[in-house]
Amino acid sequence: MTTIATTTPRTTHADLQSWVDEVAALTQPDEVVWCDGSQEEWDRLTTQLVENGTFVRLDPAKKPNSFLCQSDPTDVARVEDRTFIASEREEDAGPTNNWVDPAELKATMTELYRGSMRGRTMYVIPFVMGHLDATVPMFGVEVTDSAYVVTNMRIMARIGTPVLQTMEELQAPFVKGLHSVGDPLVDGRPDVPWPCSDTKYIAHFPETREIWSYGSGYGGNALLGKKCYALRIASAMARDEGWMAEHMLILKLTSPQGTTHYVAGAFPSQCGKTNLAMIEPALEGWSAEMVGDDIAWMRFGPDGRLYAVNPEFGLFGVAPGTGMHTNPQAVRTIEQGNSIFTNVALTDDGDVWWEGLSEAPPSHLTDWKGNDWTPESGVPSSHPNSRFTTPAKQTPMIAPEYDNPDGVPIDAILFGGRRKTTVPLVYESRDWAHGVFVGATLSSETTAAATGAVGVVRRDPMAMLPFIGYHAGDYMQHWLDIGAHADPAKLPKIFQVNWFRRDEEDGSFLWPGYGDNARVLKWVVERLDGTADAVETPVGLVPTPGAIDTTGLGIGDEQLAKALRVDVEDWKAEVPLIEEWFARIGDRLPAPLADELATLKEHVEQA
Ligand code: GTP
Ligand code: SPV
Ligand code: MN
Repeated sequence: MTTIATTTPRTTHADLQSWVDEVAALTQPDEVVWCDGSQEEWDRLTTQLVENGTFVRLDPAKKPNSFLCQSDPTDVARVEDRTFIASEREEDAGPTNNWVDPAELKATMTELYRGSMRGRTMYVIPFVMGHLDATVPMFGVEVTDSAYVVTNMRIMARIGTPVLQTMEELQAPFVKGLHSVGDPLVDGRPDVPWPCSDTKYIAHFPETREIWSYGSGYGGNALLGKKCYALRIASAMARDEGWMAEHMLILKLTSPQGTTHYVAGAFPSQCGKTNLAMIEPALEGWSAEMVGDDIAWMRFGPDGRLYAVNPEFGLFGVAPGTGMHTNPQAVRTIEQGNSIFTNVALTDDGDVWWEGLSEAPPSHLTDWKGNDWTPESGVPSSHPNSRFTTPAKQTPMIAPEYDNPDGVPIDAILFGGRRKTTVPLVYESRDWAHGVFVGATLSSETTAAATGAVGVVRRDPMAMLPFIGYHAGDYMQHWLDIGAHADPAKLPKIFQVNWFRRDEEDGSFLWPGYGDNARVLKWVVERLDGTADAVETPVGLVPTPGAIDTTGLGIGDEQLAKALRVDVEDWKAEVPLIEEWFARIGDRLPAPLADELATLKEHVEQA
C-alpha cells in the first residue's frame, strides 16, 4: 500500500474523486494539490518555478508578471510519431493515425505511470473548453506533475474553482487527461529545470474520452485541453453528435460600409492562423477583430447556420516572425505581460527576443539553449517552434463575441497551406462538395511545430492530419454530411488561399502577406456579397485581373498575376499526388470526393 499526503475527499464529484485517488495511488506523488486557478496560486507556482530554475522572471518594467522558460532541447514540439489514437478497432483510427490496442496501450502506460510522480506534486486542474455557461459545458480535468503545465493551462483554458463547482452541481461528465513528465525524483536526486523522458506517449482513447500523456512537457503534448481534447477527442464527439471540431482561426471583418462577416480559416501548424486572426488590414476603412486563433467548434444554430466558438482562453503563438511589421497586435498583447515565453532568447536587460521581433538583433543575448549569442553566432537565437503563452483577452482587437457561448455565424471558410508552387493566392470552390474536396486534398510543407523533417509537402486534410481522432475517410464523410444537413444557401462558402507561393526565378515570396492579406479577405467578402468578379479555371474560381484591390500594394500587376496564376502543367503534376493520397484513405473515401477528383482530372486534361 502506498500512502499519499492528501487522501481526504476534495470534491463531491464522485467519479472525479475516485479517478484522482486511483491516479495518485498509481503515480505515487508526495502531495496532491487541487488547483483553484487563483492569482495566489499563480504567484506561488511561478515563484517556485523561478526557484527551481525552470522560469526566469522578466523585468517587470518590460514584461510585467512574465517568465521565460527554456525547455530540454529534445522536448520542443508535438511528437506525431508518438501520438496514438487507441480506438477499440484499428480500422476506426484509420490510415493516418498510429494505433495500438487500447488495453495493450493502457497496460504498457500503466507500468510507465507506476511511481512516475514520486518526489513530485500532483496537480488536479479542473477546466472547461469553451464557456462555463454554454448549453452543454465541455469539462475536462488534467492531472499533471508539471507546474509549468499548470501555469500554461491557467492562460490557455478556463480553470479552477468555478469550473469544479459547476461540475459538482451537474455531476457532469468530463474528459480525463492524465499527464506525467515521466521523471520521478528518486534516491534524493535533485530536480532539473525541465523534467521529461526519452519515452513519450501521447495517447487518446476516443470511445472512453480519455487522454494519457507521458514523457513530454511541451505544448500540444502536455496542455491537454488544446489539441488532445479540443481536437482529437472533440472531433470524435463531434462526429457522434453532428458538430465540428476544427483547427481554425475565427475572424470578424467589418467593411468600410459597416457590414460584418465572420471568416474561419484552417491552416496547418505554423501556417499563419494566429497572424490572420490578428490582422491589421492594410486597406483603409476595413477593420478586423479576433474571435479565435487556433481552434473552432462549430454547431448549427436555430437559424440553420454554422456557428463557431473558440474553446480556448489564451494564445499559444509561434514567436519567430512575430514583430511590429508582421503582427503588431500580438506584440501589443504580450507587452501587457502575464505571459510565458518558451524557448526564445533572453536579452541582457531581462526581456525576450526572437528572430523577427525587431529588424536589428541585440548585440548580445542568451539563446534558447542558455548559450551566449551574438549576431555573428550563425544560429538562430530562438527555437523555430518557440512560443508565447498569453491571455486572449489582452488582445486589443479581441471581438466582444469571444464571450458569447453561442458563437458567431460563419460566412466563409478558408483552407490554406504552405506551397511554394501550384496553389494560387486565392480561389473559390464551386459548391460545398467541391469545397470539401479542396479541404480534403489540402497540402502543405511540414513545419517545426512537430518533430521530424521540415519543408516536406504532405496532404493535410482540413489542416487536421495530426488531429483527427478517427478515420480520415469518415472525417471527410462527416464534412459532406454537415453539408447535406444544411440549406446550401446558409452554408459557408469555401476558399483556398496560399500566402507562401514563391517566385520561380529568385525564390522570394510572391505575395507580401500579413496586413496585405486583407486584400484577399476583401475579395472573399465581395464574393459572398456577389459583387466581385472571378474567372473559372480548372481548379475553381480565381479573381479576375483587377478584382483584387491593389491600392497602396507594394507589388506590380505582373507579380500579382504570378501569385494568382493557375498553371495547368503544375496541376497535371498535382493530380497523381491527390490520387496517391486518396488511395491511402482506401475504401472509406467518400464517393463524392472521388467524383470531384475525376472532375479535376478532366478539367486539367481539357485545359
Ligand atoms: P500554430 O500555432 O502552429 O497552429 O501556427 P499558426 O497557423 O497560428 O501560424 P502563425 O500565424 O503563428 O504563423 C507561423 C509563421 O508563419 C510565423 O513565423 C509567421 O510570421 C509566418 N506567417 C504568417 N502569416 C504569413 C504571411 O501572410 N506571409 C508569410 N510570408 N509568412 C507568414
Ligand atoms: C500546433 O502545432 O498546431 C499548435 C501548437 O498550435 S501545439 O499546441 O503544440 O499543438
Ligand atoms: Mn495550431
